[in-house]
Amino acid sequence: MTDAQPTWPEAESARYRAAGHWQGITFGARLRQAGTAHAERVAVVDGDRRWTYAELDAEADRVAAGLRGLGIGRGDRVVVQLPNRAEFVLVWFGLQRLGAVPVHAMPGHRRREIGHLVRLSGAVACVVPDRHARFDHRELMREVRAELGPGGSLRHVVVVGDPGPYEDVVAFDALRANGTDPAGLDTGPGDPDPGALALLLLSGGTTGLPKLIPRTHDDYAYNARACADVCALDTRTVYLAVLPLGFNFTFACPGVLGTLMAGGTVVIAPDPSPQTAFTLVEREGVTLTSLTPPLVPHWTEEAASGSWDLDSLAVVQVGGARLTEDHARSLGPALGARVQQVFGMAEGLINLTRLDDPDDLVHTTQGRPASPDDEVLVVDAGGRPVPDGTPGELLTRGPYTLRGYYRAEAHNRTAFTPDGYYRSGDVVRRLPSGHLVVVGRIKDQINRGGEKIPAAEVEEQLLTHPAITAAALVGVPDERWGERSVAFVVCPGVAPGTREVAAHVRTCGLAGHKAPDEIVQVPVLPLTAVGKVDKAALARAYAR
Ligand code: OOB
Repeated sequence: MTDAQPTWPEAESARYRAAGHWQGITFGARLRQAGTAHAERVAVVDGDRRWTYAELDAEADRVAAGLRGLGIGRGDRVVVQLPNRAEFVLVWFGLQRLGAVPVHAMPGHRRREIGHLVRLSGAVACVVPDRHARFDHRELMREVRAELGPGGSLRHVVVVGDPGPYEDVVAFDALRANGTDPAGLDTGPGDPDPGALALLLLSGGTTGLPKLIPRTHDDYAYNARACADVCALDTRTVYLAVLPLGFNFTFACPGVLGTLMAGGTVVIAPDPSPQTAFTLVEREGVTLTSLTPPLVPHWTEEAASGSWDLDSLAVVQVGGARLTEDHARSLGPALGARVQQVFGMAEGLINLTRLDDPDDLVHTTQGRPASPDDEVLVVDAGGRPVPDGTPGELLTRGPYTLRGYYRAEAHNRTAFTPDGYYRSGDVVRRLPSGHLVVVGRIKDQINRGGEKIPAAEVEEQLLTHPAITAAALVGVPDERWGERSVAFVVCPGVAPGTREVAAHVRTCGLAGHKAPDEIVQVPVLPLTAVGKVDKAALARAYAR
């Protein structure tokens, strides 16, 4: 991997290759093969637009040629912030064809997150929509560039849609027009190394600011294939992408990549409402989709209206946050589909319940590892393995779990054990069957219905409010989101209200979902014996 990233030891790599997990094929080459093997099959559907595999392959060439015309090439990082539109997939494979590295951003990310991603990755370009959800991303990019200042890595902004009035913004259509020139189809030097960096995912944050997760062609393709095998995908699979495409769950568990690697069809939903989704299920014969828990009651209720034909839908995955047993039990019968719980992480390890697991396991556990070579340890505070059934921290290593965050040497020394296990920060119980039950978390993060809120990132901004002298963001139980965020603040005067703090957080350039749901003023923040803010005590006091 580039940049002297920590990577798998040679013995492990050899084992993963020998087992057939790592196949030595880049994503660019995979699409080339699929473009022939499945040429006339439909690969991607977005509204009235559809691309066969041959067309997707040709489009990747055109996008690659256009990007190359901008000087983007092998190893360059490019932040991709696109909503659920086919262009996400076209740009992603265009970048793969160049050996360039997409950095997955979420549509809701704002100045701070995008700026952080650009700085941390050293990105040379950002790909954004013109507008999305009544928000102007060209304007956002103007702010990001102003904040980054001159002399940084960022050279280009590529806009899908109307490029608007700004200079040095390139329209996606212009890239395509560029690429239709046969001379422009030169996508550069041969295929990159399948062991090289293929993409960067954003971590939810364990401590401090969010980190970047390096994923290689070999490991990420295996991530998708291992999940595809568990879900028994084949050429008849029609996957509906309901959650954001940039989310690892939607993209590769098995999601978009798993479906395309199996020769199936990916249908893109512009929003996660059951009405939008069920219309697409009926029209396209969707067989598989994935949801986060807050969507489950809405989908269950709409399906129960009886006005939809959901016969084609065979499997519905739910993951990203803890699903309640009640919701797990009601979802399957309502949709007439098999439920699958998925407990995964952008860092690697994906756990899934199996399609033939007894109902009880499906309803009460978060599944077991996708690969036979995933190694899982459940340990106590001293790092000693605990017996099955006892809660402990989940440590993991394996053929698609990172060995170190991107350019984060200091953090890597504590985020991994000396023998390469990733400390997930999740507290789990393991059953004798290998199934895991997520019972808690020791990382400083709030999981709001699957959307991760790194507490430190928000606290840093709360402290820039003139009325706040100390702040701690804590997760508390919530009926709708599973968890919501409460900011405990110390203020010499009157504490600002929730609305004002939300406006402040937005002005600071953070994504809207990171604004605290509630503000609680306290005289002081309680401290633990070692002098850290005692968030458990705050949560307990709040519960009372
Ligand atoms: C998925 O990935 P991330 O990176 O956004 O978040 C990972 C964290 C896990 O460490 C865990 O704390 C939590 O999200 N989580 C769950 C869960 N699935 C994820 N907690 C309880 N129950 C679950 N089913 O969220 C992600 C990535 C790939 C597939 C599915 C989810």
